[in-house]
Amino acid sequence: MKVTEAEFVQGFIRMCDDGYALGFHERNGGNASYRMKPEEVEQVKDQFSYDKEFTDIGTEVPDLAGEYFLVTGSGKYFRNVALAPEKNIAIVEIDSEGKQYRIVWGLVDGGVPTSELPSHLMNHEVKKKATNGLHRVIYHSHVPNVIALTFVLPLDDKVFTRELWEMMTECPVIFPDGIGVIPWMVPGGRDIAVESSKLMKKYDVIIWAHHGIFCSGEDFDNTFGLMHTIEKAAAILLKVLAVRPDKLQTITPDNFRHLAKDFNVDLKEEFLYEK
Ligand code: 2HA
Ligand code: ZN
Repeated sequence: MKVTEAEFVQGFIRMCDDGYALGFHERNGGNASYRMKPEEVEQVKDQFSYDKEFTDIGTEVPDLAGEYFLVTGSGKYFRNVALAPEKNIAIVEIDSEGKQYRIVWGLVDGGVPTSELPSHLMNHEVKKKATNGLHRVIYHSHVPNVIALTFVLPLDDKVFTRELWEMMTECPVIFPDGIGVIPWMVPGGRDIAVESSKLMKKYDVIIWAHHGIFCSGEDFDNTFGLMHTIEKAAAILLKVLAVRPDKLQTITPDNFRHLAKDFNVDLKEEFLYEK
């Protein structure tokens, strides 16, 4: 089977396309990665070439040794992924120690995987362990309403979680564990990867102040859906803050407790503080 015809590649391309269409990816903004299943590697590995050099990841991910990832390319534009996937995305293999990677397919006109590869891989490593291998997608985007909120709300997990939960009844059902927030940091390196992966132990969503968001999920539908839901809640919150920041009414802590019971989700009391 051609790599680009495989279902997981089609799903990845559609996520890139939908993210671009919704305004999450100006220019080369954002990046995505998918940890391939062994049977997906089997499906397409006859088209891999193993003649490229191994390159340092810039961090260590021993629990991902030998795994294969589909990733977006550094400097590549999401709007071009569907038009020419083989030029804009790649499959990379992690070496036996989890210190290096090599491209085995894609980026045919040259290029390297996303500049945020250390964050992607460290987040994958944390999530693989925390979910017993269930989570496979890490998705980073420059969602404008979430970015705007990082200028006007305190950069605090509890505040972001609670304010966004209040914006749509189903938010706490979609991200019951809440949202982590990290202050502004230089993107692209190990430091921001380490801070992100610490928060990924607790959350499926982390916000990078004045930059964007990272989401983790099982598949493309729920990871994209998570990103989309949070960005929509952020848009509603900005409207509320613009019109009536003291909110005339809202969903109360007791309402959330009731919802948690009926929807059988665990909503931590740390987010249900009195204001
Ligand atoms: O431009 O989004 O964080 C790619 C990025 C870096
Ligand atoms: Zn970014």
